[in-house]
Amino acid sequence: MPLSEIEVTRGILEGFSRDFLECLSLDVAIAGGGPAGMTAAYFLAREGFKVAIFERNLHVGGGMWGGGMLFPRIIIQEEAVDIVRGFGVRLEPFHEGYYVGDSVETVSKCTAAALDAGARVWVGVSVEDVMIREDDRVTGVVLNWRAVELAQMHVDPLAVEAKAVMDATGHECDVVRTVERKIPGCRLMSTTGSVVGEKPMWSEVGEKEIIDNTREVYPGLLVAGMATNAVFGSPRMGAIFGGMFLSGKKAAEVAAEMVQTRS
Ligand code: 48F
Repeated sequence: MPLSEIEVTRGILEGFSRDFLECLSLDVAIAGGGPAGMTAAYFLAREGFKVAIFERNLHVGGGMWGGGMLFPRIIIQEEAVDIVRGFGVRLEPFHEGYYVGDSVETVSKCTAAALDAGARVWVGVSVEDVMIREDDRVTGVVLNWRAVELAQMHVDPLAVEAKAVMDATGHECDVVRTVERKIPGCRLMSTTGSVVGEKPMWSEVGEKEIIDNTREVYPGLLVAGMATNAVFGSPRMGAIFGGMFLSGKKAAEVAAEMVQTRS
């Protein structure tokens, strides 16, 4: 029996409303669906936390699709191999302690793993601000359609509350920068107390510091992935991705502790 256009519309609106309403009160809200945010979502969802990713692009995967300079391959260190293979990705040994994988396969399979574990992923949605309460704690994210942002239309946003908010927005550390801009004089829980900005490429140092510094940087707000290196002034690494998965996994552990202390 053919389905009328009205029924198609109803199916979309009902499905969207039901699932989005479930996301109004989250354990963890993640800004950015790159490798770090997606890995964090996977581990949190697997542990039964209520987690959603808000990704401003129409697609997830961030900077991973294009591998290195559009050659769709990524390099993964030994330490991250279990995580990536856990998503079902095939990796080939390439050098002692290093593996090579297909970037398209990795984006697709880590996304599928996060969704299968129970994470919700919303695309085309920008985190444009955070909610804050008297105790200066970040208590949620303020959302708008990316299309509205790009068109510079004056449309008020909507909001979602969360026990922990994760900035996984990559090189821009967009959410932390918003907090810094909107709360003048605020001090981040980082080495300098403010966003330093990412340094030029030095893979070895960048890959180490990203794990050490994946943590809560403002009450209620933690960083994961390249947002971490941007906040702490650590170097970029290029097409070596182990740090993104390891940072995402650590971010999930940190977020889980933040949620448990607030519950
Ligand atoms: O940039 P991105 O992939 O960050 P990541 O997970 O991984 C970095 C690597 O891809 C690579 C690298 C490896 O050595 O350096 O660059 O740390 O993913 C960040 C995602 O966040 C989205 C953006 O579209 C991208 O998909 N994003 C950025 N700002 C916002 C946002 C925002 N305000 N709201 C929602 N999404």
